Amino acid sequence: MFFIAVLATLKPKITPKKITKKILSKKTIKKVTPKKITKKTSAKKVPKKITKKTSAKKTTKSKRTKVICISHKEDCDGISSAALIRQAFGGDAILVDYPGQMEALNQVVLDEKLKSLFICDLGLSKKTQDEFIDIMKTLRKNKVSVTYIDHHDIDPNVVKALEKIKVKVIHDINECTTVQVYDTYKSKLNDHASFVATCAAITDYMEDRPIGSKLLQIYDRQFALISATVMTYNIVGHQKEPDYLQYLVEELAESKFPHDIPNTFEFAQIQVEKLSQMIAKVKKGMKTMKNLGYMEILDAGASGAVNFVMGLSGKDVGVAYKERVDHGIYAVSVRGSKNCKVHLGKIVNLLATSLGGSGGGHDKACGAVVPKPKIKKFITELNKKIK
Ligand SMILES: [Mn+2]
Repeated sequence: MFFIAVLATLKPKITPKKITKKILSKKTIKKVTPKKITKKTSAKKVPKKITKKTSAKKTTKSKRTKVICISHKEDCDGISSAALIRQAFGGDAILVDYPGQMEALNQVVLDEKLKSLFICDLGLSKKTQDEFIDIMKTLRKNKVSVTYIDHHDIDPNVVKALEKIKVKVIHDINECTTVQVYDTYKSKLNDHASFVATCAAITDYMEDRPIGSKLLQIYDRQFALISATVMTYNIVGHQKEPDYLQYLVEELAESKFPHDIPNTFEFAQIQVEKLSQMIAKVKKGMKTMKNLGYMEILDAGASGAVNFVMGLSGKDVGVAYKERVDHGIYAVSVRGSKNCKVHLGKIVNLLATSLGGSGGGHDKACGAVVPKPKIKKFITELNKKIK
């Protein structure tokens, strides 16, 4: 009881205060970056530019100086990819979830200072891929260098279309995104970057892959596991605090171990406590169909509950979904057990698209965005398709 009380008092202390102190006490570079993003993207100086353009034509090109990495904010792989891109190329990260992905792309495409764009750990679906290609075309027309790095299932025609317009595509479904970033740019990265990549591989269940397993061998397995897990809990528990996620990117880019980032282990303990409560809630609220277990989640992320839904239902597929009130949709997480023989990512991509949403991912772990009124249909149809 006492311990819980201590943790409870820790919680409010952790995020805002510490970060502010940290950032302020750090080098000025840090202080400047978050501010810059907001200013630049929110208030553009279109009139100024045009005037300059007409007076001196050829300055337009050299004006583009910005490096931006758009990456997945919901897990260790996305955050770590952004960190390694930052270490290798500098620049700023824009951290997004799947519903926010296209919005961010539509924003950066308008940025007249953008020189180089990296897009990391953000898979495409039938719903989003055409718009994605269109945005890439505009970027390439503006001579922005674009690199797309990912490991989710992708339509081969999309890869062809992207390569045709000279978007650099780094795509391997067998290694997590951060490992691919590490492997591609290791000459620009320090030794510690291999540890960041190792943790990302662990959280994406990909530490057994050819490169991932070699990286894990460098480090003590238990040390890597606890670091990866603590990182994950801090990322998942701070989804509504974009400043904290940015701070994690910066700390990882500066080669901090998770345990060297203040309060990460204490915060992880709070998350573990919440998860143990989730087990109890899932046991109560979970429902089953012939081939799957499912549950609506009200007070936590769907992705944190979905493994419990699968495991405790005794089925080979688990579905957890949470309403995004502001978007009028459900964010859906789907997991398959080792016995699940179908490719859930492909099935969910087609099914969610047919219902006016989007989705996709891996064979045994994927997600979807489903319009609110279609969620029951999504579950019953999924149940039919996975027998
Ligand atoms: Mn990933």
